Amino acid sequence: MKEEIMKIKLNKNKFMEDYIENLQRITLKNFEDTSDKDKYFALCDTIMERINQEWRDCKNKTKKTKKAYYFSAEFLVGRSLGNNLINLGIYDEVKELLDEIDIDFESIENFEDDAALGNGGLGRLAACFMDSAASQKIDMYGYGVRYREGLFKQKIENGFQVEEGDHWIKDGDGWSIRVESDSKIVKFRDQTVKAVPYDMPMLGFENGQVNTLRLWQSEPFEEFDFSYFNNFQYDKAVEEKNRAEDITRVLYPNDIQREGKVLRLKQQYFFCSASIQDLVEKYKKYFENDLQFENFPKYHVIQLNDTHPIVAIPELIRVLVDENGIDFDRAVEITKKTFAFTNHTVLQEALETWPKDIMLEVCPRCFDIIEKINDKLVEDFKAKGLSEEAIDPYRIIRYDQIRMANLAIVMSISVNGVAKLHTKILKDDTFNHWYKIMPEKFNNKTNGITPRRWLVYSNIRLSNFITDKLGSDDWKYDLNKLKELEKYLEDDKVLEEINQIKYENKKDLARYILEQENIVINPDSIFDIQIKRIHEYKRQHLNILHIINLYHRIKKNPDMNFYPTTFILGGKAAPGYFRAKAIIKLANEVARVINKDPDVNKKLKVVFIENYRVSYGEKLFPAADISEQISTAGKEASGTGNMKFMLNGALTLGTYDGANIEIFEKAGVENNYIFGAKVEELNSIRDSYSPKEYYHKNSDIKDAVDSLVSGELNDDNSYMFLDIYNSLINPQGGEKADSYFLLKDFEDYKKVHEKINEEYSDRKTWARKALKNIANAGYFSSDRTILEYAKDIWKI
Ligand code: GPW
Repeated sequence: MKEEIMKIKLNKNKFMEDYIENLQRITLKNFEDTSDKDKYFALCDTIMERINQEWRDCKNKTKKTKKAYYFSAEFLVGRSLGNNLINLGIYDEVKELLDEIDIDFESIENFEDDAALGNGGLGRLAACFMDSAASQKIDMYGYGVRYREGLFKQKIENGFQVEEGDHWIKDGDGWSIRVESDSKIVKFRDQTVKAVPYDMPMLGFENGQVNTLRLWQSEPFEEFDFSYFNNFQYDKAVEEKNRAEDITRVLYPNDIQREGKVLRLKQQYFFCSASIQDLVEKYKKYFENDLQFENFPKYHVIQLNDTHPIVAIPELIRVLVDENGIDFDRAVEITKKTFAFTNHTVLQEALETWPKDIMLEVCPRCFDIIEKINDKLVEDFKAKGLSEEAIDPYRIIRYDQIRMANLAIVMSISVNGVAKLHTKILKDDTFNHWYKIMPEKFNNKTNGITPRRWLVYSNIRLSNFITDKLGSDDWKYDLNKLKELEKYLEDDKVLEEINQIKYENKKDLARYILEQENIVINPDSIFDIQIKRIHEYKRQHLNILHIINLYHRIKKNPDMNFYPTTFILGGKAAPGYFRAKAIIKLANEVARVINKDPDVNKKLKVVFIENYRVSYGEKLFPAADISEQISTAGKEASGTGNMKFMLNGALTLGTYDGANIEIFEKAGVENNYIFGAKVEELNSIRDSYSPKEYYHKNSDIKDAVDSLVSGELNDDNSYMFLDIYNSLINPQGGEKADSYFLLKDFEDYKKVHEKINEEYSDRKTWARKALKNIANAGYFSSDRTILEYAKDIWKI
């Protein structure tokens, strides 16, 4: 590996010359009159110029080789400046150069808006995969949507979440190239639009590889309809333009929950159609002498990131049949060899189904094609003697609903889950009927994260420490090398260093939180952090209920042995998810009450950070002592935040769920804090479970739950706390009480917190556990994950 390493050779004088020239060219100002924002954009330009040559080379050299295409409605890229400099191997040098002309790198870095083109884990995974594919020299292109508005910005007003728009490119976009000439026409039943690609370079880590993330933007097919214009129908002319632009105007803010809106299916069809056209067009161009569509799968494999891009399947068939004269059955055979499908959840509310009438309204031809596939499938089952009833779970269309996952499973070479337990549940339960008839398609690809962004870039102290201790930075190319750190497990000096690094990171975070949230926190306290989208299954309310009870216990017993702790929570709620918003209000209210109480606020602090996002995460992960991963067993497909914490030396306080299990396996259960019921137990009690019993038997549970309605906490007449209360022990309208088993797991959760609180004061033992986690995080590199996709599924 090492001999391939190729940092960009930085000609410092030339770089500075170009930089100043760019700065003046784009602003028409003298250096001293330019703003920090100008300085940021000029730096993007100067870096893009340096990438350009290699980027073109990469596009050209790989024209006739097999490539993977990652189709995803979301790519949660975050900021690119720092990461690109790291991957080019010129981060330190550029920082120094800027320093010489009195530019503070960090302050101009803050002018970059996060590219928040995703909701959470699924979108961030896609971004980590882009980094890892390039870093492993795997030819993988990303295809997605260039939303004008990314995920909403979260404001907290009086403790409530308020959403604001995220027009992330209003000042420009320093990292994309508009490739007008590759535009495509996308036809809907009721409108025709132009899809314009914006290409972002995806840089490999110090290896010269540049892959492409191609994001499509919807624009009017004809910029201006002059027939309307000439007839003085100006409104109508503008209306058409807006209608076209509406398609990629905004990212739907639902994590997990499906959104059954026409516009959402339009977004999906829009980017899938443009992408499929792009692939077929290029194939015809580069393979004109040997053009056999049977060979299409030899050169293309399309990985579908959950159900959102599945409409690409009928679209490929449509393009082959309607535009290239291939007969239907041949087109189906070709298509079947081209796609692979990843599932990211077992929650029913996420498995997309589209009503027939919506599909007919958006892309009627796709409906035709799906119907044909369905008819053939049903016919085959009947020929094998299956009853109507036995066929039902396999139907792609049932009661005029199109079940996208079934379509993908039939039409793919591979179906994978994202962690061992998750894949097991897919096989045993969610897709068991499919697994029984096509077991060979099913496989697991445990998720990963890129160590470049989540360690090298965001935790420089730890990164330097590792390089120093291992005597080289080979670990950045092969994260399994971290294992060698285990030779320091009994080295007191090294363990002390680990604690010191964490402490410095905590001080940095405390400063940042003071700036951002105006709350003072103590870096000598335990930093216990839960950051992720707000969802009942992720159980942030279990965390908060525990904090309430802890508060009451300290208040009653001020001399109780307690290591000061700062609980930090953050995350966005889908705007239409009332109960998730209630959880945010609850966190803020509990923080308000506790933080102002002089009896406890030296020992206990609670912070709900505003607008949690990738760039905030980069400051939080390095500073955590405890990583809260407390989802109901069986519900979190994998989780990836859990891996970021582990890599940065936090200990996991977690349930037996998703990739937590694999984290415990690798780092040792004794070096983490496990609690709660396992999935088998929950399955066995599901029908008999009575949360009220727990409530009456356990005074701490009663204490915490009652505080939701006792008047101690104020929800400003929103009835939000009553809603949470009801969801736990007084269910309304046919809902099941406590369907996420908070009360069942409460006591165990409380006990494990007590254990943490006691054990934290043994600083040396704690550091050893942290080191054990860091040393065993290698498996969770997305380099490993992407290599598995390439080898097992893509065969590239
Ligand atoms: F519902 N995930 C997500 F499965 O962030 F599609 N958004 C989603 O819409 C879905 C899943 C979907 C997450 C999972 O919840 C998380 O457990 C997993 O680590 C992540 O996807 C990446 O696989």
